[in-house]
Amino acid sequence: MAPECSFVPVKQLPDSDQTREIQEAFKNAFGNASAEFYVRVPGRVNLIGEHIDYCGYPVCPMALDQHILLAVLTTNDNTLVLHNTDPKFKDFECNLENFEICIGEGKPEWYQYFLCGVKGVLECKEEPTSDNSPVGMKVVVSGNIPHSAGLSSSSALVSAAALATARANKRKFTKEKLAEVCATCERYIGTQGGGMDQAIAFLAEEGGAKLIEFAPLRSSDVKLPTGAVFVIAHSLASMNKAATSDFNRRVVECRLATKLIAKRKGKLPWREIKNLSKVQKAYGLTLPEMIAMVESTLHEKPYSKEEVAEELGITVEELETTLLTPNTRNVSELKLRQRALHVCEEALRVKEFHETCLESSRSGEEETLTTLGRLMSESHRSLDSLYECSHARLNELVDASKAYVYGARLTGAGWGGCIVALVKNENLLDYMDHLKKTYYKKYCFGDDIGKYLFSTSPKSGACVYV
Ligand code: ADP
Ligand code: NG1
Ligand code: MG
Repeated sequence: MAPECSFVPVKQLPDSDQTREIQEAFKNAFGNASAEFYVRVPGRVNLIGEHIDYCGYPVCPMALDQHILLAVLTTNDNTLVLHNTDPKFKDFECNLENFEICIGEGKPEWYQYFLCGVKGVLECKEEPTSDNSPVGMKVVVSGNIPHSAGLSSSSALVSAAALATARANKRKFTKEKLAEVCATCERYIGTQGGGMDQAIAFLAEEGGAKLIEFAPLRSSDVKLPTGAVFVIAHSLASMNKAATSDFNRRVVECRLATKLIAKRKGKLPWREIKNLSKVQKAYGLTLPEMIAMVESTLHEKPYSKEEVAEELGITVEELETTLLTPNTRNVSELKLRQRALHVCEEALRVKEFHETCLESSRSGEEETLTTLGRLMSESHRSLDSLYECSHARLNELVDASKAYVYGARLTGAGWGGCIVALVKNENLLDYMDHLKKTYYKKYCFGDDIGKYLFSTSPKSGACVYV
């Protein structure tokens, strides 16, 4: 169990090529100046529990080695100056006293993710607050998490910005508080995510995955069997979650399923019940009972906005303004039963995954790995068929993996991005070789294959370097 009220550790800056590179970039960008401190926040791979964090259910991610690294110098004006080591991301500057995050149509700008983290910390009214005007920062941003691939590069960037802002302004937050602030402020980008990514970014510990639970946010260790390793394979199809309405549409479908069940079953103030996990708790149901309730309450045929509004006894206009998001107001089909079924069955799979890890010394390694692999494969099937967030390339990768792995599934939000596969240690090289000769040969991938196909072990969460 993570210690209560722990703070982000401050460590000594490692002597590495990456350190020298960012120091060099800092000097080049800011006229021979040196950074005062550095911030490192990892990406993550979710092992199981997909699209259920925003329904209040526990998830099981682990932190990656790949991360966002910031070099920061505080200044005594109110200006934020950002330089990215990747020339694709253009320099940015603004006054911290009066900036706005205006998300237009299409993909957000990279610096808007940074501003989310800055705004989250500056606007956080809880203790210790600061009446002073915001401290200026010159920042170099570097990162090696594949973008828009379900490995949470966005949250690593938001969280790194928040941590840098907190340190620059001498605001001391616990890891849990920072994770909550970042989960909320990343929503300025337009997606209504759940909080898994920011939680593992701060709460991860080297050597194990975490079971992350919500309301209140807490984490506990998940010890993984040693006879196998998790491999990440990028489908080479990328998907920026904030550029389309797909992600928010799933959030909204789950929200409406929650309201409809609460309204239909009665005894609950349906307007106040936030998510499916709260419905389950309020009725005192087990997960299998909750699944049965979803099946008996919601029909398979897609709902229209008119039907949902009528069932809830509200107008379509009220539905649109209070329960939908700006980018989902025009949806015509809402697959409430399919989405809610995925969520409750996936929550049950997370429970079984966690219990299987806890009991692994009793069951033996092979049985443990077989069960974990089965759960991962079932998760993928459900994400493909019930949640409809897979992609032909992700399915192709999962199929190409089958003969070599215990199980494989898409990881992160989906619609592109990566799969995660559980592979016996002895099969690792053969498996990677097989994917290189089949999938990656077919899609003509170049020399830097190591960025897109790699094995991974659980790393630690965010830290500050001085
Ligand atoms: P994911 O979180 O799965 O990687 P998202 O679509 O949520 O994908 O976020 C990806 C976006 O995050 C990128 O399009 C970019 O704007 C931003 N981003 C991620 N890493 C970096 C980086 N190193 N530098 C600048 N922007 C980044
Ligand atoms: P990625 O794949 O990192 O964009 C998103 C959400 C998570 C979670 C997963 C699906 C954000 C910041 N992240 O992750 O909260 O819902 O999808 O399990 O919205
Ligand atoms: Mg993201």
